[in-house]
Formats: sequence, structure tokens, C-alpha cells
Amino acid sequence: MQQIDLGLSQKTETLVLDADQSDSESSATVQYHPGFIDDNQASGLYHTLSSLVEWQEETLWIAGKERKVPRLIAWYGDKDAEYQYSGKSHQPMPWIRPLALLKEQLEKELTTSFNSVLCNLYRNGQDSMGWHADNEKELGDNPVIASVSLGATRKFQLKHKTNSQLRHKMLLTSGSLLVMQGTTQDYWLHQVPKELKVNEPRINLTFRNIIES
Ligand SMILES: O=C(O)CCC(=O)C(=O)O
Repeated sequence: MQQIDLGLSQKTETLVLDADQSDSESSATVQYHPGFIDDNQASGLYHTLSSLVEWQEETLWIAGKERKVPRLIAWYGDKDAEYQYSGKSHQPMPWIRPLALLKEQLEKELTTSFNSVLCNLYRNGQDSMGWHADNEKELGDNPVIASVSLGATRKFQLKHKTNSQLRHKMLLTSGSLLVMQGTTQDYWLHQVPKELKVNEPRINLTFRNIIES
């Protein structure tokens, strides 16, 4: 696969979401870069990843019942980047080239390091991800999470953990990059809700750095 031309575009939108203007500690720093990967390359990458990634269906026990997770997932990374979430341990599959290349390019652009990526495939608007924070202990304090979207545009919502009046929503388009950092995961939850009118699939890649515990 060729290098992808990436660039933090002029259109970057930085949101600093404050629960309380006098309390900068409860803020979220979320940057949105539409067109981070151009349309043609995003479409090529979408098709490459939809066939190359080993998509898996997961189940979770909720209130004594086994339920299918409403999306397909795959976890890739360095061999010690084991990740516990939703009550399960995830062993990484070894990097595949397109994900490794994207990781390197993101590291350069964002001057940070990632050792893993969670891939999510939303098959259509029935697939979703509920309210959560990426605050597992393996991610350390103030993690930087770089989220690349490919395929269908989906809604992304944020709400403050304790102040229900504070909410924000955005549309994540194909080729966009969303970066969550600072205290975002301490004070805010995010989700990708169901959108029954969406018929097209979407891939989301969240690059993370797992710190050995
Ligand atoms: O699909 C998305 O945009 C969000 C993914 C996400 O929240 C996560 O992987 O933790």
C-alpha cells in the first residue's frame, strides 16, 4: 500500500468543552480535522481494510443474558498491548501494513506514540457504540486517542459525566480525524448512536497507547 497523504487541514475545529469555565480541569479537548485523508484515499483505505481486517463478532453478558455487540471489532497492536474493556481481555493481532503505516503517519502529525488500534465496523445505522469513556487504566492519565473515520458519515455525541446540560454533537465524515486528549475521558462520555436511516457501512479506527500496568 502507498503512503497516504495526510494533513491537518486548515479547517481544523478545536473544541474545548468546559463544565465550569473556572475549572479548567473538567474540560475536554477535542480536535476535529475533516478531510485529514482525501476522499479517494479514504475510499481506497476503507475497501482495503474491510477485506484485510479480521473482523470479529463479540458477545457480552448483560444482566445475565449473552448479547451480540452491535458492530464488528478487531484489535491490532504491539504484542504486549493487551487491552481490557467491556469486561474482556483483548490480545492484539500483529500489525497489518495499512494500519501500521497510518499509525506512523499519525504519530508524526500528532507528535505522540501509539502501540495499538481498535477497529470498529458499523455495518449500517443499526450498529452503534453506547455511552462510554476511554478511561481504562492501561491508557494512563490524559490519553491521546486518535480516531479515523472511513465510509458512512455518522453522528458522534459527547456529554459531560455529571452535568447533563452539557452536550455536544458532530458529524464524523469519511477521511476525518478526531483527536480526544487532556481530561476528556475523565469528565466526558462519548457515543455513536444508532441511525436507522444510514444504510452504508463505516469503519472507525481509534489509535491508542497502552501503558503496561
Ligand atoms: O466510532 C467512533 O467514532 C467512536 C469509537 C469509540 O468511541 C471507541 O472506539 O471507543
